[in-house]
Amino acid sequence: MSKKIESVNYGLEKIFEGAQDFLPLLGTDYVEFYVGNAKQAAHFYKTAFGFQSYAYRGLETGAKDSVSYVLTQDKIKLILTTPLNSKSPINDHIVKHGDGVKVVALWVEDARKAYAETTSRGAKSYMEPTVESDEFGEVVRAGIYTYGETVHMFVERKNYNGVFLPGFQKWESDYNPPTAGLKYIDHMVGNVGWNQMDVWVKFYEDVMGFVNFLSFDDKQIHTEYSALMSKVMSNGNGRIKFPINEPAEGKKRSQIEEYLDFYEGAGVQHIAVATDDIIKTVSQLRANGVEFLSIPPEDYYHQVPVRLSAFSHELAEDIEKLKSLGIMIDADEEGYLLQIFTKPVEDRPTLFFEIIQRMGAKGFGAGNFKALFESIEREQQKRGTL
Ligand code: TYF
Ligand code: FE
Repeated sequence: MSKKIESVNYGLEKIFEGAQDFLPLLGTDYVEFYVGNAKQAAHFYKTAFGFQSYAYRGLETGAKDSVSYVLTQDKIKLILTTPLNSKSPINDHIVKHGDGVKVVALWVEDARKAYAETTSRGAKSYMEPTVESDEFGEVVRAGIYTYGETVHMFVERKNYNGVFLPGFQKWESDYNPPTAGLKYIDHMVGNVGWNQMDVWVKFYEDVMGFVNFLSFDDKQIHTEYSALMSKVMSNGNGRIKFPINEPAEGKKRSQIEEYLDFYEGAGVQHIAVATDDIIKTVSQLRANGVEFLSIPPEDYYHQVPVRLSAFSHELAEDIEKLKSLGIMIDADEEGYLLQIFTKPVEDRPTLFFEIIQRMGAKGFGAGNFKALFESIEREQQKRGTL
């Protein structure tokens, strides 16, 4: 008998055995991008992805060296930061990497403890515990480096009831396009260099207390031309999931190598955002001009019913509709998932977004890897980087 499955907020209750609790994490706090022109980037994330104006820090609020726009959509918060002069160290990040993710901030009860626990286990410090305050209370933040020049900032905001962080003002804008139904960050993936995956797996295990709960080797993740390896790290309550990819030898250049070449080092490869109505979300994003990877071939969609019935799952969505939007479907024992990937959102082929709807499945779409990577290779081919 086939089972009907409802969209689930996967991750909030599941406890990953073996994870250590010296670093309790309440969730993702924000993701900060360093960009060349935050004003224009903010317009793009509002117009294309349905983010809402939230908070602002810049010349008008007394900031002298950089401007930051904070955007929100349900639980997601993005900060877009740009330097205001050539002296800001933010420039060096942009010169080297192009626009990209600098900070993956994690919401904690106690930022001083998070910093002490991780640095005593070998984390490299980015920022010592720092208290910022205004009339709405105080926030404590502390940061450590992870792969490349990427940073994890611990954010303690239990004694704060201002809009975002001290120094920020509510951002009132006359331009308020509708949201796209994006709810929360499901996972964020890092690309690291050759043979570096296990180094960073060990970092997340030893320094952050995470566990490796899924692995894909190059025998599973390859096409005719290229290969990669991936290990998924999770914290104890499953709210934070960080897959780590490294390139593997293939006949041609792996998409991970392409990323490393253009980002000039390790960094965040994709941010997967959850929706509970992917058909609606993707229809809207497409209408907004978001560019997705090419739609998988006919043959891919012929295989879908076979894959679903192998696990006795009933697809709640119209497969023709999914196909016309290019949404992919994968299944495991617990359910299925729907996912689709954008093209890179910068001129360098680096960061991209994934839109995901989990219908019980806890995996990452392994059954879609081949179709997905062939799609990516078609793009690499056009760029001459395969
Ligand atoms: O997060 C994941 O593992 C999936 C699949 O370069 C994936 O979204 C893995 C590697 C990659 C692109 C997507
Ligand atoms: Fe993903």
